[in-house]
Amino acid sequence: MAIERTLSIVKPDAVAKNVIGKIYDRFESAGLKVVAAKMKQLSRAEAEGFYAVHKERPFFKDLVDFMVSGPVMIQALEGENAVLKNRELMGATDPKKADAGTIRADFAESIDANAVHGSDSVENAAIEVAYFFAASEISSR
Ligand code: RTP
Ligand code: MG
Repeated sequence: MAIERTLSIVKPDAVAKNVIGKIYDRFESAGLKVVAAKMKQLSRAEAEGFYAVHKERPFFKDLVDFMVSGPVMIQALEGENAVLKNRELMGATDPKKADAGTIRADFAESIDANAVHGSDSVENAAIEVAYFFAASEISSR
């Protein structure tokens, strides 16, 4: 299996709930390594740029409002099959539909405040990691 990198964000709701460490434990217990990390208050422009693929969707303004509502914790995760593995750890977008034991089932409140972001493909992961991290900020290990 390929060693991949993926971009993960602990969203403002989960940062506010003080569960960054509990979420990091899910990554590490599954064999994903944190190879870059930063806490950040996103600007509107940064959030809009990050989710630009959704800009025509009806939920776009709510999504951007939410992503700038407080600081986020942004990390690059590395490991075997990291993109899919992280999506499996996250669970479905709507926490009501997320499998038991997933991050969203355990820590998310709603489809809007859903605790985490994860890249949805290897291609998007490369774009998203580069959106937030310079190569010099990533410590592959
Ligand atoms: P994310 O990008 O944040 O990891 O979430 P995702 O892949 O599971 O879902 P995506 O389709 O990419 O949607 C991005 C975020 O927009 C909000 N959303 N709301 N009301 C709705 O129907 C709806 N659909 C999506 C969610 O907060 C989702 O995480
Ligand atoms: Mg997505």
